[in-house]
Amino acid sequence: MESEGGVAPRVVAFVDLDYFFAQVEEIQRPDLRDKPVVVCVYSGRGPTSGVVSSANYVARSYGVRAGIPISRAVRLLPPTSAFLPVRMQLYSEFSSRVMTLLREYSDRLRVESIDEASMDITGRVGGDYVRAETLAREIKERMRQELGLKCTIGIAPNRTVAKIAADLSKPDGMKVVIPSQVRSFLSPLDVEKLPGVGRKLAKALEGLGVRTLGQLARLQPEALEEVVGLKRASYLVRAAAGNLDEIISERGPRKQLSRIITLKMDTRDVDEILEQLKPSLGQLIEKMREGMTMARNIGIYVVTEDLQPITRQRTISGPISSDTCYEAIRRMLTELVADKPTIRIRRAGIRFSGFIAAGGQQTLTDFTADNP
Ligand code: TTP
Ligand code: MG
Ligand code: MG
Repeated sequence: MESEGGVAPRVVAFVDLDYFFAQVEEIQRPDLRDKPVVVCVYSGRGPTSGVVSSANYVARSYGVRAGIPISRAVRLLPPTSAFLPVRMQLYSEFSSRVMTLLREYSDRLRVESIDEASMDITGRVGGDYVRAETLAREIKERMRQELGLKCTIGIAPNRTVAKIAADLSKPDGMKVVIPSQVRSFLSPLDVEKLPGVGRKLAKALEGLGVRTLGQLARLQPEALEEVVGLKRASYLVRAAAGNLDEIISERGPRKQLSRIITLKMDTRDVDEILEQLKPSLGQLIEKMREGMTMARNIGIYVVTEDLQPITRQRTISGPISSDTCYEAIRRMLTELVADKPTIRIRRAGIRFSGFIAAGGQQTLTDFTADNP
């Protein structure tokens, strides 16, 4: 199986656990198994205030999905359904056990999120896609027997195609895309199937007559330059053609997540600063959601007009929501400007830290090797 350059293609497996949080809850309580199970992030404001974090496939058959309000899920589901609060620590423990098992099968493994890993298995299977399929079956079998968990595995020459293959084969599925089939596999798919292409970008692409990955792959990156910039455009075109060759690098758990902006003008007006920080806060929360990590601490970082940096931090109690974070930031900023009656702020940032580990090894080398 040689590609044009004479280099044997890599073999990458992408593993994603099925309805992960809800599945762990089912394992804890087998009586829930045939009922709709919904794991919720309660905001604490009222009995059904908050959002759905994970729903089993029974609940999904009623239209319940991650991200919808709990109150809507309550309306959609029969009264026998189970609504359970998130238990991150428990899911983290399961995640670590999953990653430990997967590590046994990989040359290199990257923990992508609490319930996902990509694995380079090229050496492990000698570049052979038939052996890769056997290996994936064995992984699924052991996950089931030793952890009681169902998962879906995609196998392909690169991480992006492997992830798409897994996404399309859920639940309890498996899909192998051999190198010669990559183009025909991707070509008919909607552009939104490509990780990182959201509604907005899909709409913009549609405006250019591009709906499928095949159409995207045939574009010159310059044609997209105005929409996404040249760098992202060439990335998208290559990804759509199945030509990305991402190195699967080991990576430890994230230690901090931050965003900093330069304010439109120097100010000590807390409302003004908050207004400008709002999009950054949204992006950070979105990032945590994607990676399914949760921070224990929230902090602010400001730089004054005379370039002095100042930081403040506090511990978050209870679940993270944009409202609670916004309030915490408001309080920190208010205290800060009260403490320092003369300062004017030039740059302002938000920093989350103290993450609950999203699986994987947490050794010193993991922290130092790939996390400068
Ligand atoms: P996903 O893998 O996206 O979802 P899932 O495992 O529940 O379902 P699927 O079978 O489709 O893979 O996310 C993994 C976990 O991350 C999920 O169980 C709960 C959490 N999560 C949230 O809390 N909020 C969200 O919006 C999403 C998408 C996931
Ligand atoms: Mg999942
Ligand atoms: Mg996932």
